[in-house]
Amino acid sequence: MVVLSQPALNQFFLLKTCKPTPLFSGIPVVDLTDPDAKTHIVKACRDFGFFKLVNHGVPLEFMANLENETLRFFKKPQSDKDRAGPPDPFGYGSKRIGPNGDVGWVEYLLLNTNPDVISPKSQFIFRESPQNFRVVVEEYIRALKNMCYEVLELMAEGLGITQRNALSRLLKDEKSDSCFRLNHYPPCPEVQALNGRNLVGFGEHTDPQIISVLRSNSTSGLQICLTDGTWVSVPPDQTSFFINVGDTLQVMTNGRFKSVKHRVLADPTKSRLSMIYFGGAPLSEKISPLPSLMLKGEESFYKEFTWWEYKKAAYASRLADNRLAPFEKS
Ligand code: GA4
Repeated sequence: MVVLSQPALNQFFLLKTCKPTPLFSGIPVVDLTDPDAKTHIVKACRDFGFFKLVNHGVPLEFMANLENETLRFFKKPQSDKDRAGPPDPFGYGSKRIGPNGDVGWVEYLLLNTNPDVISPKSQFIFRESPQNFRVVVEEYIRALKNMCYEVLELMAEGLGITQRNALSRLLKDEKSDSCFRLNHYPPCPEVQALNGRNLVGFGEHTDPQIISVLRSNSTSGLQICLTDGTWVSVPPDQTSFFINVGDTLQVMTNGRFKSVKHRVLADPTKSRLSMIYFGGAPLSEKISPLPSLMLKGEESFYKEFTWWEYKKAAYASRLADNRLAPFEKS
């Protein structure tokens, strides 16, 4: 990653209004082995659109293996990494996020999790890396998906939906349009000279999919926006997962759950590595509130759309846009 001079930093990545935020102690924690987990999941999704998951059953070894192989990839010479880019949207990307001019202090790999559609870029990434990379990505995603199905099934139960797989079936579907992102936020020592201002690693946004499952190393940086508009810093925990409600789940619950706005700030001294699974519906799936959730006479707040239509609109938007607004009924 090229070290940028301060005028360049000023131009692209500074968050001018951000005061330092202490680590927030109020992030809801859900224990997957707790008999009341479903109630806690629903409460966290209503109140925050976000929670930390502990006792999740994914072996820590899978996380460590993936972290090591991912670091090995990001340590390669820039010219090697560039051969796995630019992202289309899959592949290696550096500083540019999405197709519409968003930038951040980040480099990343975006992969498709559907084994039928391994893009040529992913093939290249895995061919050029030690054989292990593909193996550890696959072992991690397999375990993570199973955990995610369980969370979605508890969520459906907690919402009082009789069809336990009403949400999980969309991710279990072989056509589920899900993806996986490996983000590396290099340290940026220049941040210390910025008079308390912050450097944006990944700008504020909501995730378009149903659910996102994030795991990071122990470097902080992730912030979420509370319902009153306050930004708070999430204490990192490398052994746990952080789960986000995405826009699609907001629609499927007719606004009972809110997709959480979040962003990542770069650290002056430590590198942050995160791995995020984005669980999405099949492209042809019609997205609308779950009928069994709707009260008598309750109307959808949203126009009906397919995941493909929403995804197309998302890729035409800027990161910070309110992507659901055009789909809301007036
Ligand atoms: C945000 C969530 C996921 O990281 C992602 C991102 C995607 C990309 O990086 O290609 C998008 C962004 C994300 C939403 C708006 C569009 C598309 C960048 C961007 C500006 C992979 C996704 O699905 O949507």
